[in-house]
Amino acid sequence: MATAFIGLGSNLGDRISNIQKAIEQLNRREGIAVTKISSIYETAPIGLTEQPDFLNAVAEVETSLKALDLLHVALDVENDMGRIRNLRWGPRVIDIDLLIYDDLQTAEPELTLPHPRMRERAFVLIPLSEIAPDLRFPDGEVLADALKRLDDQHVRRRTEIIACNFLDTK
Ligand code: GSY
Repeated sequence: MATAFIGLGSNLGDRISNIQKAIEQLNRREGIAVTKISSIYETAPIGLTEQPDFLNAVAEVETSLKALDLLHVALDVENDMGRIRNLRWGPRVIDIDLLIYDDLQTAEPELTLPHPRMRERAFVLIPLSEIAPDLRFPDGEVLADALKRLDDQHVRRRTEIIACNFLDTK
């Protein structure tokens, strides 16, 4: 079994429902159990700034799948949910990123781990620090130190939104 962290983002349609559905879909797939979910955060868009604000969250999963297979499941859930890949940095119904898979460090054409841009992104590090405050990256850097380097990227915790309710009933 491996522990992996997955980033979720949505800025099109019913953003809350999109994040909730993606978490539920991942949890239903063979070999994946969602074990922790951060709060949902309202975040200013990074990259292409002329687009609606995102909702973002991070989930921890326990998985018997290999990293590449986990990525393929994530892409499959995105496709099932109607994600259309047109603009690289553009708006999307759902974005599911494999961030960290145990201590694996890899740079393959299809998959780089840890996610190559995650340490620049408050919309990833802030929710991640909520569910894994003591996390250390495979290269030894402590998550809290990576967070300190970031400037204010307008990330606001939406405490009134419940990201999922199935964890309590498992
Ligand atoms: O990489 C994920 C998609 N994405 C996001 C996102 O999820 N949140 C914010 N705040 N900005 C983003 N820019 C891109 S591309």
